Amino acid sequence: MGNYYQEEIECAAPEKIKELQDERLVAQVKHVWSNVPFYRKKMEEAGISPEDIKGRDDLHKLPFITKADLRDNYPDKLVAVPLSECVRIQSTSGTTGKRVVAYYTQEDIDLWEDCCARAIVAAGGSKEDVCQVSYGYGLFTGGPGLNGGSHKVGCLTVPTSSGNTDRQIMFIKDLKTTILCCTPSYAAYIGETMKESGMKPEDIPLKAGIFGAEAWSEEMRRNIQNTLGIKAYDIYGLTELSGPGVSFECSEQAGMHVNEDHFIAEVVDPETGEPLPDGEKGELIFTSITKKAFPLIRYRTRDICILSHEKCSCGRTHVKMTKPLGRTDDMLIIRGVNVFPSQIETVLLKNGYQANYQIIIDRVNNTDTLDVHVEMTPDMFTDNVGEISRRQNELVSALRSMLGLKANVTLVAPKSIIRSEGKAVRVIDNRKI
Ligand code: DLL
Repeated sequence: MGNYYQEEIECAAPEKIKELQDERLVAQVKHVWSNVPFYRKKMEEAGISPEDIKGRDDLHKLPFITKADLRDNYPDKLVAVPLSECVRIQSTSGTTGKRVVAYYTQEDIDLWEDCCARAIVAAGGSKEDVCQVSYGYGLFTGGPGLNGGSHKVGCLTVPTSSGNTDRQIMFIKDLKTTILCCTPSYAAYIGETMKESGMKPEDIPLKAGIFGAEAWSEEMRRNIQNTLGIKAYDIYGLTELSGPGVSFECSEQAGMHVNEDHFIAEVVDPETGEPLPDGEKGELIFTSITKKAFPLIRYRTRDICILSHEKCSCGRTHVKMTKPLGRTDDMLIIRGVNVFPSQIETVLLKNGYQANYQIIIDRVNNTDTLDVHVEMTPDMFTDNVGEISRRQNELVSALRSMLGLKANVTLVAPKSIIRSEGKAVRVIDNRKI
């Protein structure tokens, strides 16, 4: 059993959750039908009206909404309340096309912060803790979301935002930070910097980390836990739905509980759109049932994962999702082979490297090339050409057996791959396809 922020709902009986979802879904569908012409049109095209939706079991009748729909309705055509009711926007870091702008009423923010507070409490947080929020602040949802959650829990909140790593470490030490919130790649970097300056995990009071916003492997979790001397918890979310806190890990550290009183999760076959049962891998779809300003009905996240309703030892009853196992759109197709960057990371970490790497894809003479640049750790760093070549070959063969594909591996000196203070850019696809 663990600690809860809102025990009554976090541990509610499944029938109770279904009842709540039924009621909230019906109201949400009416809300968008009445206030967002886009939704009304989509539903009319699909031949359904709000009366056809009596609860969660009718969800599959509703059409999906995609990121392209959000871009087409940029910036505020999907907003379901008067703009005078909105108090904030957040926006995606999108590198292609138009950004997605998400609008919030004060109540939307309040509920979002509750979700983040649940994640902090699940990681062992209470008002006795000092919570350092090293996610970026501003348009990105990471900083503002965890900041709000930390306030709600009553932690002493340290809003450092990302960057200035020496100062991060100084504050962790001087302010006695016990909970660190940032991307897993930044946590690994903070750990690496600490180690270099001769600090040991016992020199700092950190006990937990809440890391998300990008994919990270179990190997990376172990490394971070060891270098920082903490328990590292995963947190998931996306701007379109609010931000961090759509789901979060509990003491089991195995899958993330979806905040089902606010979001209905489904997994569908990405090709056919057909809902899939528990245990099957597919695209994650979310319906936000409490958001007023920017409600999304059956939003295609493009994240691939698996849902499970199995009983959890933490006492929470909300459905669990696996870590995203990839995205329907970050899957690389290299010489016809499907490759997820996370598979490459797993091989590197298993072979003793850190998550400091870049995957470069190109097309030479009509053939795809896959180059993996990875840093040697300070321990393995050498200028012995034979040793470097032995290590490179070892990785080439490990990658071949994981991916079924030949990759060119280049070992580079420690610290030569640019560090990220937010989400790491690890894949560079130079193909003009
Ligand atoms: O990354 C929100 C967030 C902030 C989550 C801080 C957790 C912590 P976006 O920038 O809109 O929002 O990116 C959303 O990031 O669809 C996933 O593909 C990916 N993502 C988010 N959390 C995780 C995670 C924030 N824990 C997109 N593991 C999502 C893997 C994640 N991928």
